[in-house]
Amino acid sequence: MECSRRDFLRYMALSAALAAVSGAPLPASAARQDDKPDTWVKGVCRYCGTGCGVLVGVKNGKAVAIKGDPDNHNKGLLCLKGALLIPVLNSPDRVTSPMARKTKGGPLEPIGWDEALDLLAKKFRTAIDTHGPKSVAYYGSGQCLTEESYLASKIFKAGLRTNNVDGNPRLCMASAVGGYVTSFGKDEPMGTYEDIDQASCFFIIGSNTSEAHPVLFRRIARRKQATPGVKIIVADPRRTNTSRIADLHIAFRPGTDLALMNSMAWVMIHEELDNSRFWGKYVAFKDNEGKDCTFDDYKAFLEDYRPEKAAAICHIPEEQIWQAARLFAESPATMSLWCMGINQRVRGVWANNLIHNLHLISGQICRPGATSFSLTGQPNACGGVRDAGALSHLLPAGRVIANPKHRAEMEQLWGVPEGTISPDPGYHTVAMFEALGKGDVKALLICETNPAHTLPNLNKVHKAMSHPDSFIAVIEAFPDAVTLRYADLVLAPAFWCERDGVYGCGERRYSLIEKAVEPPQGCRPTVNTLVEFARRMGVDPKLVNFRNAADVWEEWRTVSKGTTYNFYGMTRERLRKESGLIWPCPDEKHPGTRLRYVRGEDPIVPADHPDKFFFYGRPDGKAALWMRPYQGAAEEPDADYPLYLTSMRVIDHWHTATMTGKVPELQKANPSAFVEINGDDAKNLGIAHGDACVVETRRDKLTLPARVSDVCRTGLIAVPFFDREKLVNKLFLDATDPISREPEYKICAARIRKA
Ligand SMILES: Nc1nc2c(c(=O)[nH]1)N[C@H]1C(S)=C(S)[C@@H](COP(=O)(O)OP(=O)(O)OC[C@H]3O[C@@H](n4cnc5c(=O)[nH]c(N)nc54)[C@H](O)[C@@H]3O)O[C@H]1N2
Ligand SMILES: Nc1nc2c(c(=O)[nH]1)N[C@H]1C(S)=C(S)[C@@H](COP(=O)(O)OP(=O)(O)OC[C@H]3O[C@@H](n4cnc5c(=O)[nH]c(N)nc54)[C@H](O)[C@@H]3O)O[C@H]1N2
Ligand code: SF4
Ligand SMILES: [Mo]
Repeated sequence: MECSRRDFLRYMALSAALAAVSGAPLPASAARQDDKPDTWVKGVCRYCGTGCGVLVGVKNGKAVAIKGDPDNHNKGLLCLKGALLIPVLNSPDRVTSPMARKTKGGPLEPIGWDEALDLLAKKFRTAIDTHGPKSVAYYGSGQCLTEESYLASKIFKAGLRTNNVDGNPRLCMASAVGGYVTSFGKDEPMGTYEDIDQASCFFIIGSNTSEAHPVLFRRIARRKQATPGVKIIVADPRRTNTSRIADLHIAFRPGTDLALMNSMAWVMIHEELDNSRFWGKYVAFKDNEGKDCTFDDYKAFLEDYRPEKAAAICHIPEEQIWQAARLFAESPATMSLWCMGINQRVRGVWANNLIHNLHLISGQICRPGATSFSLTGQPNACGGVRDAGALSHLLPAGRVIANPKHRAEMEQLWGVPEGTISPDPGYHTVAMFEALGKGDVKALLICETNPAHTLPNLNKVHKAMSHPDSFIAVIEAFPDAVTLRYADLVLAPAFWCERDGVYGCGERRYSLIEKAVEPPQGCRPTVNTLVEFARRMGVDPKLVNFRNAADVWEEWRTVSKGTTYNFYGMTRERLRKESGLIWPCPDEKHPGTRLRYVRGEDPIVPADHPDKFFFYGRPDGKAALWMRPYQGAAEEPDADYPLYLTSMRVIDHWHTATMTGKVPELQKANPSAFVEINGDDAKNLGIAHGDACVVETRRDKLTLPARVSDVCRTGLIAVPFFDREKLVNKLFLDATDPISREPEYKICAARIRKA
């Protein structure tokens, strides 16, 4: 088979991983250095949840270079996307002025800022006055700064009195949040990236770490190469680049990993590999409804998942289950890593629980290298949205709308009268856009996300966004975002390091992005835009008495004080000096917390606590082990649509490619969408590499060129979603997990034929 540019890049990613191991220089860290900078300004990469620290080189007020921050967790490394951020920052292709349509369907035309903000406030005011606060909504992003997400959530929940605040982390991390909260009582991982350097077994499930978290993948590869005996298990229906460094790759039938993990637990118990000293003291067993039960009940439940039975469900050799369970339980320290293959499922929360179960039953938890670590997608999904509570059911620092005590606490902290915060949770993402389509949401503000490209079941979403009575305002940096086609008003933001603010990455680490350059004329920091909007809406001026992001941070730091998310010790001053700090970090002298829930490590666990571990998030101080059965996907293949269809990322592009598409090196590697198909399936269907194929689901069809390879297992086809000319999300369904409300992007039924 020919070696395509993509194959070449896959090869490069792998060799980069190995180069890092052998200490050879990495192509990625040799960033563009054509101009010698006058100063280096500290920040964080704009892209993935790895959250690599960067230094931006500035000369005469212009960004000219970038390199990895040697003092942040990435120790100076960057992947190609991060190393090629400067051309994105300097791209002339920007939204540089507010724009509005004079008539529905007319062109977007530049208008002044005052006029734009007046229009925004007028539309929101009219909606609230006529239809009440539930008729307005905010749809935000895990790519906004923490200050922006915290402020938007505060303005809507306390100022406008609606909980219709949601964001793209609902499409991404909601199931992980649901998993941590149900198993441990609190969100966010207990470990950090340092666990990678201490683990002796990696269980990577539903994560293509190599393409989606490249710098962490290098760290895993380095650990494996440097330490004899380190084992890697990859569980993914696709033979990804990540699986190429695995000792064991389990390519199960999509959606059946619930059976796989229950079966691994059966083997652990059957082989006496469980750790009863740990589970006997620290684990509470729960049935699927949450009722207390016993270890014996759990054993009985697992009988349905004896390896021979599970192997038949998963369509894998039984031996792989035995092998995976033994590697996992017998290794000195096992680290699980997972991402969207687990979360984007109608059983996403259950799948998360089942990963935690494996750690709880084997005692592979809360020790260096032994941890269940959910990889986060976006650079600030953790810090800005999860921690700051910018979802429709959340309030800041682990509080929830449904709890009257939590609402009262926030009302007191925000200085608003009792009863201000509505007790009704707002719309989750899919419901928010459905409400828009029904005319129940009249005015919507969208910030730093591109829903007209990335929501599932897009034809339905496009129809909803075209509702004649609705008003849609979008804060968007780049003119080619599909969402702008549906915008009535566009506001021009300062981008990335054109403003300062905090990003909180996947390991509870908060790092400051300092302002390195001025935004183009006409672009404003979003904090200022939100404050101006609130003032014009007549929100109590005390609520938005902020000059800038630093003022917002000061308040948010104070709000976190005394909670289990405490980062009061992270002053702006300190964040300027240090390359990130990991919470809990209760005071200015505190170094940050490496291991949560552990006496002597986690400042929330009292120093005199009688037990070594304390899961303080749950009332009994124990972690919960849930009996979650295997259940199939919302839409399984059948006679009409006999294949599984999944969607995935490619290393070169960030989501909708509004940024990476501007970098020729990245764009050329993957210029357009394709459909991956297994060689055997292709042969049976008479499809050759490169053939145009019609991919069809119950929702729509698209013509895409075939990539015939061994990546997909038989019966599975896969598409990336970066291409705005081929909106693959028209194919996917919008079924959601009933607990997390995260859509099932990873599985639907499809058919394919040569066009
Ligand atoms: N290059 C790049 N990196 C990114 C991003 C990007 O756009 N581009 N986006 C970031 C964001 S927001 C996110 S959320 C992460 C996502 O990071 P990942 O989740 O690693 O990326 P995906 O490719 O979406 O999906 C991962 C894998 O899930 C597998 N999968 C499919 N079905 C199943 C199943 O039933 N079970 C299991 N266990 N696995 C299944 C797919 O085969 C795929 O290989 O990446 C982040 N990093
Ligand atoms: N089929 C399929 N669909 C998916 C997924 C999948 O796996 N499969 N994954 C889902 C997941 S996990 C995620 S996280 C979402 C991501 O989906 P989105 O968030 O919708 O995708 P992005 O391209 O990241 O959108 C970010 C937008 O912000 C703009 N932008 C960039 N910088 C700035 C800035 O500084 N300010 C402002 N205001 N705007 C800026 C960008 O131009 C872009 O339009 O996609 C989801 N959709
Ligand atoms: S791994 Fe993620 S955060 Fe690090 S440089 Fe690459 S895209 Fe940026
Ligand atoms: Mo994501």
